[in-house]
Amino acid sequence: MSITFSQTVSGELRDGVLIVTIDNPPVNAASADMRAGLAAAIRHAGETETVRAAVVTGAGRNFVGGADIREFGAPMAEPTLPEVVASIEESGKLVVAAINGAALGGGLEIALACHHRIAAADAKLGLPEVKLGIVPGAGGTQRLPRLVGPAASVELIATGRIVSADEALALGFVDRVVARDPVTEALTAARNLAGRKLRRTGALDVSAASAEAVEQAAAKALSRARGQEAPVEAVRLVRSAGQRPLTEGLADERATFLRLRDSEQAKALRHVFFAERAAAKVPGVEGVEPRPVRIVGVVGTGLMGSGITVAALGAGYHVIAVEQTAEAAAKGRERISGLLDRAMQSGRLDAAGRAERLARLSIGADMAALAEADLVIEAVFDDPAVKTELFRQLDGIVRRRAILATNTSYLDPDVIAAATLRPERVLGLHFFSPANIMRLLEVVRCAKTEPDVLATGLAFARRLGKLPVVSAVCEGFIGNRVFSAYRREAEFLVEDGALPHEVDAAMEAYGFAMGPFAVSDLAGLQIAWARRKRQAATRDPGERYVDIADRLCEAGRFGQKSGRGWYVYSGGKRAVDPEVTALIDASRAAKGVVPRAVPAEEIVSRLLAAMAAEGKAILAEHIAERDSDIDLVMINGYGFPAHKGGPMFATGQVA
Ligand code: T1G
Repeated sequence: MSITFSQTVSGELRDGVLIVTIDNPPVNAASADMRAGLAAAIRHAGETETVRAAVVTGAGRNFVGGADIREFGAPMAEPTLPEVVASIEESGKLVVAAINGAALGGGLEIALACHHRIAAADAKLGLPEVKLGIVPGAGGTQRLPRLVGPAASVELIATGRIVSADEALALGFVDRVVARDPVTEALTAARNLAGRKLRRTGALDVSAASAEAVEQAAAKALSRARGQEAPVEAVRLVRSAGQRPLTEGLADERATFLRLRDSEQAKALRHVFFAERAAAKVPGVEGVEPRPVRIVGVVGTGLMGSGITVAALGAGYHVIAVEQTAEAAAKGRERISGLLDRAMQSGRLDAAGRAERLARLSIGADMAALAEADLVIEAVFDDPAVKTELFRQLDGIVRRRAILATNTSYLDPDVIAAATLRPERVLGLHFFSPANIMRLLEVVRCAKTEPDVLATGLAFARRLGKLPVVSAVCEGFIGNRVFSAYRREAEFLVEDGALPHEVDAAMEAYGFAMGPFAVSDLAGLQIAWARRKRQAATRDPGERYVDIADRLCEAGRFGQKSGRGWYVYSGGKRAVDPEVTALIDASRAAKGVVPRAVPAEEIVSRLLAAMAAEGKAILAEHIAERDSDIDLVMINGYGFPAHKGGPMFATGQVA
């Protein structure tokens, strides 16, 4: 017989065990209704004699996906999650968590308060709150250390890392992992453990860990925080666990959670969270079946091609890579093996995995081999003649239903598509370097791209574990176009009086890993120089133009690779070069510009405004579907700090 505790929580009594099921699609979030229902279920279990124990589980693919993030802006309805969690822990009867899927944030905090935890082998567990600019707010920072110790807790909570059920078992915060259906196992456990002394997590001591281990974990986690407040607070709260009564730790955690929840960083990261979900909704493609892709062809195995190949092998595809010559193919294989070796060194891959991936790779100099491919991605030199000729060739080699993709950064994919007889099967797949690491993938919809071709590109990107953002065709698509505006304004600031290292320092203080001039030096100055030279003939003479970068290139200063660019480099370290300062002074003098001191705030606001203005133009031209897509591109492709939300959000453009 089913008992309804609320709209999203129901119960069923089976042999003295109350099975409480949370059913709040899509992710069983801990909404107000869910909290009320779960609290009622625990109360019912406590008050009903025929109930000897309770099992809590989720309906569908998730256990509990966390607190309901959509409720964050509004006053919190009672009962709060800490109250529900406390009622579970303090229950007089055994409560077993049957973790059937994702147990994240508040979802894991509910499980931690249960007296026994059984997880399905494919469950995912973690406290990812710092990725939302907050800390766990229902006991995670105080209960997890009591199960896994402070060092592991610092690592998990301050990074928000999500772990598998097996790792959770090894760490000690689940008691059992089962291949399928944890409810059945939980029922057995409930029957066996009911009536015995309850293991209340909150009552456990925090195991003594070496201070060194905790400090190491903290230092590592905080080295990546770059101005984010939540990881710092998470470390502080975990460190305090065990050094004061649980109630004090919980109260401090809750107050910290509530303060951070309303912070600008948390609002920005919530924007990013929902932006990622929104980017997946592409008009004209929803519900369109992608074409099947088993074999991926890659033309060109240089820096980008080898990265794309490794990403495709990592996603389980068979890859046919083609080079112009056998020598080049041999070099390509070396590059690809080298990337796999690096993945092994960083523990992301083992020897068996490496061998298995290389077994799915064939590489050679015979274009005809691509006849088998379902999708072919070219990553050859970014030259219009080279690309159009290649596509003309590929068009004659691949099957009628095969898809052709270009990895061009700046060329017009419509022109490339027009070189084929079937432009409807062409799209852009613009990877970012290193292609096997960078999460962003601009999926470029050409004028004639068919919906199922675009759907296939999106499905391919997701299977690679990438974040696909759709862009229509324009020079530089979304990312490079906004970045060009950013770099242009940065050069205006230098002409006005700022020096490159001052601009970089301001943007690094704002949260970027590297400022615009350091990034330009890393990427190399030649490509942009070649493009400026190509555009010189058509440039509007009335348009402001700063020629300092041209002067640098004319002086052979092409960036880090040449040891000199906006900075001078030795031993991998960058330094201000008086030669550049002199070159800047000369350029200003030639234009009669009297330099002035430019404060850091002005640098930041002008650069954000320049990016946002270009973003608005991109929206007006329907190049991007929505403002938050632009934010995602700049965050995941150009180092814009996520805790600032992206240029559109940071400048208040987002509705
Ligand atoms: N609250 C509200 N909506 C949510 C949500 C949540 N926690 N999680 C997902 N959604 C929506 C999402 O916007 C999308 O909506 C739909 O569900 C499907 O999501 C006190 C305070 C669980 C692994 O950080 O990681 O607990 O676009 O596409 O790929 O300490 O969702 O369809 O309208 O991502 O199957 C901590 C967030 C919260 C986990 C499922 N929890 N969620 O992945 O689906 S803070 C998280 C996820 C917290 C406590 C604190 C994933 C998922 P729409 P989806 P999925």
